[in-house]
Amino acid sequence: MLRPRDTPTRECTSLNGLWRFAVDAEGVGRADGWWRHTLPGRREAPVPASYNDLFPDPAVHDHVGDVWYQRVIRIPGRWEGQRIVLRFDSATHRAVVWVDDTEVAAHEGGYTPFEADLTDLVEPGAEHRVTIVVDNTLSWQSIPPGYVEQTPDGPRQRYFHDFFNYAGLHRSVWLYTTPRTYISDITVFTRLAGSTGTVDYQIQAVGHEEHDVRVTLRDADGAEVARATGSTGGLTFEDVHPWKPGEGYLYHLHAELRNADEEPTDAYTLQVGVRSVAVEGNRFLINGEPFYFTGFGKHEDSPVRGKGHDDAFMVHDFALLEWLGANSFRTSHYPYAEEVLEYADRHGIVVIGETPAVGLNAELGATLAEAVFTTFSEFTINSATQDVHRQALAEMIARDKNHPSVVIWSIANEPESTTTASRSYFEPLVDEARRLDPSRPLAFANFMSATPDNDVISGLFDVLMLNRYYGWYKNLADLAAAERNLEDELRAWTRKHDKPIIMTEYGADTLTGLRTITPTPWTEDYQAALLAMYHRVFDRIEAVVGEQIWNFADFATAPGLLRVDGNKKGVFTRDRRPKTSAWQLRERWRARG
Ligand code: BDP
Repeated sequence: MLRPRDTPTRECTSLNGLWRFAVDAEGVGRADGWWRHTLPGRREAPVPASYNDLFPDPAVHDHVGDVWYQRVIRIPGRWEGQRIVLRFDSATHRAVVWVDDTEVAAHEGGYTPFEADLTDLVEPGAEHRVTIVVDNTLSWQSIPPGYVEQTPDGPRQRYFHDFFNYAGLHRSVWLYTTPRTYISDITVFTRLAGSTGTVDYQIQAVGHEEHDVRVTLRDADGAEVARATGSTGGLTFEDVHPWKPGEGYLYHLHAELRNADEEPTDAYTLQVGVRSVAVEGNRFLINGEPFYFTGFGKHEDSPVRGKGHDDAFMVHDFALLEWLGANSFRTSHYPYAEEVLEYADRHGIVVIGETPAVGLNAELGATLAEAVFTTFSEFTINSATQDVHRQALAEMIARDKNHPSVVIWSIANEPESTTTASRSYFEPLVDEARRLDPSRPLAFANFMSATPDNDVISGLFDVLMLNRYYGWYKNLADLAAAERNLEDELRAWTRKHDKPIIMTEYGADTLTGLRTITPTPWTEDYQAALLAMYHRVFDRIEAVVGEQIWNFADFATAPGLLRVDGNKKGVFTRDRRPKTSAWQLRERWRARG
């Protein structure tokens, strides 16, 4: 799926800014046809942003169900004859869109884009009313899953993941044009052989006009390096400048449709990084060279905006990664805004892309939602959930397949993985991911109680990603025992599977400013000592090819006895001030070069 862009044949305008906003507390808006009129009330909400923290009102913060956004747009008069598209980069977790009185789109899933073709509905030069209802409800059949408990005081949302259920329009909204016959998708796969690079491409086009496809590859300075005709093909060229961790070198792939008179009728430019990714035994190779991941599991999370994308926080977070010498992060626990992946592409930061499948685990349900259930059953996570999961996976791959920064797909975070039911659930999803993208290694983040002895799904995957909390949820305040247990477990994994291991979570909640000499949980010193202990162990085990600390920054969660105004495992506070461990990581990671 292509991002909207200005090109010689396309125009793109942002619909970000203030929209009218109404919380549908009684859940009557759909029946009453709220899209037909101006929304009730006087509230406005910024797009992009979560709505939860905007107003000092628990009824908004903890609302369960629909909220409505609306604005009037004017279609530029010069767009006559063009195809006109409305695109939401995300609506969390599901949405229905109307233009004036007509429903134009519906979408399930909170972290991938969707579009509506408005060509036959709108009039260039005229004003139209755009209304979107966004529902934040999590159910057994949503990804991530959850359930709504009906209490005497109203509905309460329960869920089995450890971050606040922020909702709303978290990302940009666009209105854009394409010609009537247009390039609908581009897929690239890249290869390297010595100094020779190859970009295999597929261009999809839609429309009635006869056309030829022209493709030109240019280097970062704009010099042509290869060209081809036809909707699929390979561009091979010498003296390739590979995309590398730490150096996001990008080529420009210009795709063009030409009509019978040889005139360009549509044009789109995709940034392409030429690199290879492979797993060989217990090594993870980028461009044939062993790669060691350093960095974090992150969240899209900041004060006031919640999960709303923000360029300032994005640039700052990447600058902090660079300051630390970190080379990677995981998009825990959902696909991040496309701006983030494009930034990673340009700056050579390596990304593990994760679906929103988090909390498919009864053990976590018991601790996070005091809920007792069987993970996979007819009444809980079932084949309908699996369909939604498959769709989320497919939409993530469709959106992110061309990003050189993305080197692994993570299918889920900490799902149940020790039962035959879990195997039956995941096997088809793994097959589907391999069919959709044969080029990238697959993984999932493994939960602490799934050990080499009882895990039954890791064999399906290419890389072992482990989330471990020795020294925190186990062996609290006993780092010596934690060190022994961590090392024993890692060695057991290496005996069972000849696969690379990335520690995708480890860490300790830490209240900034709290200091100690004795090993005391929640202090800055304990976090630093715990991380140092893990690093000693990693350095002793060859199969460990990466360390991603949980978490980059403190983040908001649902209330919990173990949560002090959110999860405090950040190496930075929520407003991005360093804790003691940041300096220690900077020393370790910068020394790796
Ligand atoms: C893991 C989860 C992560 C949590 C973390 C924690 O993958 O989302 O925030 O533990 O407890 O279970 O801090």
